[in-house]
Amino acid sequence: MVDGNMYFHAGKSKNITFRVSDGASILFGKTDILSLPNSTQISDLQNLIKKHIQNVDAWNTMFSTLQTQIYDSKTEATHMVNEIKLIKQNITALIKARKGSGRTNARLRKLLTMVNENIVKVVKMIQTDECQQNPCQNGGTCIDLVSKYQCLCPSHFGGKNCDERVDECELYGKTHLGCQNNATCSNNGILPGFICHCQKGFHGRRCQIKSTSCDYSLDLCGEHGHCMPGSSSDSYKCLCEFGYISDDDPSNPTCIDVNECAEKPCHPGAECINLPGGFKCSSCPIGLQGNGINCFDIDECREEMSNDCSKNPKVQCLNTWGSYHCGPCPGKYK
Ligand SMILES: [Ca+2]
Ligand SMILES: [Ca+2]
Repeated sequence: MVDGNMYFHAGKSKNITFRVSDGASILFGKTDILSLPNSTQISDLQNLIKKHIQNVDAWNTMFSTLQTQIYDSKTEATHMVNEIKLIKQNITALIKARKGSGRTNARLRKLLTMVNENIVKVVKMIQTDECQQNPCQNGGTCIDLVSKYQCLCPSHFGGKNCDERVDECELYGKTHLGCQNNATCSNNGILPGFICHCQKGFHGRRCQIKSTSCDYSLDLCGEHGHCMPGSSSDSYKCLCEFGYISDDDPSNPTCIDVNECAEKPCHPGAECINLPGGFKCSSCPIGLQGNGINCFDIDECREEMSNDCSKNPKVQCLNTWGSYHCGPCPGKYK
């Protein structure tokens, strides 16, 4: 003890040891020193953190590489178009420069004009967006390719433009996923799935069960419903999740998808795609932007937007709903 302070001081290279039996604690204030991690555990923890940091670094590098790749392909396409434009300008200049007489000059001019025309065609092919006319139907996604397009169709449609209904009754007919117990099957029109019309005494979305007991809730009401006993011993009701509704067949009130598209929730010109438990709208019509439910006009005349009204001489750009037009040409221009 020195001046009220307590010191434990061992000799050089000698230890101070506090030892307790199993289940006991060595307290430092309120903290049990024995419950603190030892140096090996701390070192393990440090290694673990180091490993996680390395993983995060690796992911960051991967994301940044991906970003660069996307950016590169975009700039590559723009470069290509710009380079082709440059070649075109050079050829036009060459044609002008070779406007002398002589058979060789005439032949060369003809050749250059042909090359020039072909370049114009190639640029047009690259720049034309074949998806602009929305060729993919029934919720298909259009991918613009060079001089053609490809539709990615929802599972229940096929064909080049997603206009051929997949016969799901045929597809699932003889499997346990199709209608059971001699039920009649009909494809669900433009909506995905099929409807089973059960023989008397059978219930459930696939007419797969004879019982009406709520012990078979999943069979009777489906995975989006909950079975409730009805007023009589052989009747039941289905309480359905949001986005689903009880079938209007009183003997088989299983939960089926609500077709939200019947209410036309999308902006005129945007296609409504019904989905199990929900719906989505395709993109807004050309000239408009938004989420497909609400679409707003694009002001093509804004400074930073591209429009093809002449900049020199300056021609006024007039914005309209869904489009724009250019004012009259000045003086001798047309
Ligand atoms: Ca739906
Ligand atoms: Ca506009």
